[in-house]
Amino acid sequence: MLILKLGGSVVTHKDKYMSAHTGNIQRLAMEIAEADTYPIVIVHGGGSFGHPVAKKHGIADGLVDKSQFFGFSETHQAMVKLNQVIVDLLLKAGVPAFAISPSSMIRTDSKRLNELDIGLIKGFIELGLVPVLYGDAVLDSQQTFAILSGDQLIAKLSNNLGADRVIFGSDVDGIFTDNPKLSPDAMLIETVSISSHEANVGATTHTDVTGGMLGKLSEATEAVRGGADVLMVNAFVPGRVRSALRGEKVIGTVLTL
Ligand code: IP8
Repeated sequence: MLILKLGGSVVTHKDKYMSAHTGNIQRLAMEIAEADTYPIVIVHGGGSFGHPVAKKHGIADGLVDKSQFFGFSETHQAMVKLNQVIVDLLLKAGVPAFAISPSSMIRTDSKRLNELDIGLIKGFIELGLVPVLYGDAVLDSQQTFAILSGDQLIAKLSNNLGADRVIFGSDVDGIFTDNPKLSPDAMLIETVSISSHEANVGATTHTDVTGGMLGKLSEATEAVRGGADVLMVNAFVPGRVRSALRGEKVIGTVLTL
């Protein structure tokens, strides 16, 4: 069982409002088809779709005013639009993808994933389909609504499905000693022990309502604790995701206990 995260910085142009990076998505869809590794679940991030809309309406911190209901729905709609582009391109490439809307089967409790219909996801996998989920605007039992990050979803899926490997595809080679986009001396850390990591990943360089690289690291830690091998790779480099899916050695960061 494999889980692949396609980060928002990979599937969207992060500095261009609601702009899908169709070039990257098309290439990655081909790589996933060529890798031919099943069963697999794909989860994608929000990038310039979900994040700016959620931020504008203050969705991540929950209900303050009923006027936010429109923003709550618009955040979900933004993610549905991005998901549609991704699933369509996966199908075209020959991957039997199936869109699953997290808000229809997930509820959070104080921003943490609480209820999840894992049986439903298993049903799609058993048929040989590839569920494609995403970070979403979801109902929350404490704060009415919240933003569920794709990374939190991955940790939960990994632990509930008993994933062997989780691959995070982003726009950097992995975890660095410092933020590689801001500091040229930053060095890639090939193996990070989650019990004693010293990486200083820094703040995210874009609007990210779910915590940037630090948030990713803490969610990935959950998947490692649950028994999965976790690998972070640069999904902008052609062929890297394909090799990682096949279990070949690639440039990246492996997270260990
Ligand atoms: O990009 C967040 O997902 P992420 C999705 O995985 C929304 O953190 C709706 C902002």
